[in-house]
Amino acid sequence: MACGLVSMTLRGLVSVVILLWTVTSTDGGDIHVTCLFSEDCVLACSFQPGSEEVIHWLKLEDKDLTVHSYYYSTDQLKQQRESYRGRTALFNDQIPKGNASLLLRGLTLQDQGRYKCYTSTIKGNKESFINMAVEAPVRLVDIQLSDDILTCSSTGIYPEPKLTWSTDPPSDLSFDPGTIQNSTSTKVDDRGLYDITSTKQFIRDRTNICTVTSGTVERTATLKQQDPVQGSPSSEVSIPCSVSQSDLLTFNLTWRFNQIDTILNSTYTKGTSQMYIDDQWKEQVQNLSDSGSLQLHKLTVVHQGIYSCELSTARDTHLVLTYLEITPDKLSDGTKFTFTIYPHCKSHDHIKQ
Ligand SMILES: *[C@@H]1O[C@H](CO)[C@@H](O)[C@H](O)[C@H]1NC(C)=O
Ligand SMILES: *[C@@H]1O[C@H](CO)[C@@H](O)[C@H](O)[C@H]1NC(C)=O
Ligand SMILES: *[C@@H]1O[C@H](CO)[C@@H](O)[C@H](O)[C@H]1NC(C)=O
Ligand SMILES: *[C@@H]1O[C@H](CO)[C@@H](O)[C@H](O)[C@H]1NC(C)=O
Ligand SMILES: CC(=O)N[C@H]1CO[C@H](CO)[C@@H](O)[C@@H]1O
Repeated sequence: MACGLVSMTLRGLVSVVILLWTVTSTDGGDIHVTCLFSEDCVLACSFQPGSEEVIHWLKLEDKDLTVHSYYYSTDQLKQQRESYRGRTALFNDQIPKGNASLLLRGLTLQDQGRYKCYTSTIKGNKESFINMAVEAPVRLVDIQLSDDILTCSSTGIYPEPKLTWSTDPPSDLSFDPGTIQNSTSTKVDDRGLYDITSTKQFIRDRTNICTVTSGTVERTATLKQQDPVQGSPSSEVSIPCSVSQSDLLTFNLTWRFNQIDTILNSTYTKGTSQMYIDDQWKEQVQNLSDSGSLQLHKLTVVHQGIYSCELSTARDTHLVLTYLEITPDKLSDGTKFTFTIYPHCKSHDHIKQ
């Protein structure tokens, strides 16, 4: 018994030593890289320079796939797997310096996995391994309000995203109808990326916040409604865009009418701004203040509705909705009133009245 135990321990030791030796001979284990979906990625690999270079890049699966090969001083792509066709390149001018890095273009989710870089020269050979993950980070979170229901959505995400709702100031979750009546759904598109969407009851007196998270990336969209503003055809109105964001240098500001029509958009980059006003609104837009307030004039009843100010940075989107009510001008002059109702009358007709 005792003798058997000792021999087992010895065998264990020997196998540990062999394992260590194998690992060090392959350049210290796997390297992990994360690359962006649809973009290019360089899988790094180097070797001690020497003549008669042979380079094989393989994707390790049940059956290894040939990704790219090089020997006799040229690319050898006869064995290349179809899915890599036209998407790979070595830095051929760098090969004599011991650079066997692989450029892989237009990444798909299928490209994820473990790769082997095999190099050989007259001086010897070497294997190294790279584990590649592909991510499609959350870029834009969209928030909309319709009939007191909030909809938050984001598309083209990998890995699978999470969506959460909150409010500012925070609300008591157990009594908040908004967090109880919620439904979130995700679907996968034909590229394997996730679309996520969620609906929730709008909470009137608070800033409603939707957060979408995938991997280490988090993006938010907020929506709040502020007190209605009143205007009249003869007055000027200023609709504030009260987003509590100071020290912002780079952002986009968009004003919309009834959440669909763009009134204007403005891009701010490090203190300079560029504004575009829609032709339909040139008459009404008087100015955009430094704080983002929209100054309007020459309003008619068709301009009554919801004005939304959307401020977006690379991280967040903030939406502020304001209802603008147009009340008719007070009429002090009967002559003017008659003229308005019967515009076909000749001017001297109503002067006589
Ligand atoms: C190989 O060359 C490419 C292109 O110049 C460079 O981006 C890469 O960092 C090099 N890799 C190594 C391992 O030297
Ligand atoms: C502003 O609107 C114009 C016209 O629709 C569009 O071309 C431009 O990209 C927009 N700019 C921003 C910053 O959204
Ligand atoms: C328009 O707004 C800018 C600041 O954004 C201000 O300097 C300017 O005086 C305003 N013009 C008018 C006509 O109100
Ligand atoms: C602003 O809008 C432009 C054009 O739509 C876009 O390219 C840019 O990324 C946006 N910038 C920010 C900070 O959202
Ligand atoms: C408070 C509450 O009911 N939250 C639910 C919102 O919807 C998600 C997804 O359907 C659930 O997981 C939460 O429990």
